[in-house]
Amino acid sequence: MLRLAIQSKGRLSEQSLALLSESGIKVPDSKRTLISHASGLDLEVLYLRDDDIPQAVAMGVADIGIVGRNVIEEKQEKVSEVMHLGFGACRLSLAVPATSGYDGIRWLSGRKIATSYPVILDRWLKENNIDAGIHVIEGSVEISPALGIADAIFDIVSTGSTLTSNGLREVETVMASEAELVAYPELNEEKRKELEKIVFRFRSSLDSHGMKYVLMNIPQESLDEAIAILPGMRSPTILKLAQSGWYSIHSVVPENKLWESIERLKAIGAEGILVLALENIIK
Ligand code: PRT
Ligand code: ZN
Repeated sequence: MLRLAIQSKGRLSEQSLALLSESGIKVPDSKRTLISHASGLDLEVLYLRDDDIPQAVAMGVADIGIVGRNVIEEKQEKVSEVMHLGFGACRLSLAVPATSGYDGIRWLSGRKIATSYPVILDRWLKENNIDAGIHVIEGSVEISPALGIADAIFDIVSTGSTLTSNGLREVETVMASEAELVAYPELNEEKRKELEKIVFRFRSSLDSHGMKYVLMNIPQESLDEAIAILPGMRSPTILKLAQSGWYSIHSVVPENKLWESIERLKAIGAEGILVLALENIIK
């Protein structure tokens, strides 16, 4: 049995549970205790603060964990990175007061920067030969310039609206982050096999994101053109309808191409078009 650590509450917890659920792994809905046993796969779920997940996995308290790349980089614990999970996207950036007259990274020399990510910031400052002071604060970093505590901040940004509403301007992006699946580096053979199963399920659910299953009827004379518009995974499925001269065509289409494809298919005579949600793609 594997033990998976996820964030107990916060920005990654709902999506971590959603990924488990799409992968056929159900976690009891009861109030989250520290550990609960999943069904659908022999898995224990351990709920932790995100900051504690890298250490729990590095020590083998949890065999695997879901945590942001920003936290993995900051904590410097020895964990194996298994796969990107495609949610929790954000970046770690430097921001300065919009009125500061910032004119490049040299501006930061001799200034004070507030952050909850001192390790990543210190590494970036050294790489860029900048001598600046680091002021570590947990939470509400964005208000420190207005309070006169710091000249700049180094923090997580996603839409950027928190920066704007605090009169700050994002000036340098230091790293991009998303949720990652990490593992204890010394998993034994048996646990490694269980991990492979989970990775396979996660992949099939992530692969289905942004994809739709489309089926429609098409007249025989338009069949070749319709196949060209709907490439599918290998090629589309074609079934003969009872009415002669007509076929049913089925395929998987990326959401961003869906409407363009449908318009082209309608133009060549497609009828009865159905678009269905996809939960998993097993490759
Ligand atoms: O309690 P615990 O320690 O577990 O949680 P936490 O408060 O430390 O973390 P939490 O839940 O806020 O975030 C968990 C993880 O989500 C982070 O470590 C990132 O990997 C990821 N993530 C993705 C984000 C954001 N997007 C994000 N926008 N984490 C924080 N933010 C903050 C941002 O700093 C800003 O203050 O959300 C605010 C809104 O951002 P904007 O740019 O959209 O305005
Ligand atoms: Zn945290």
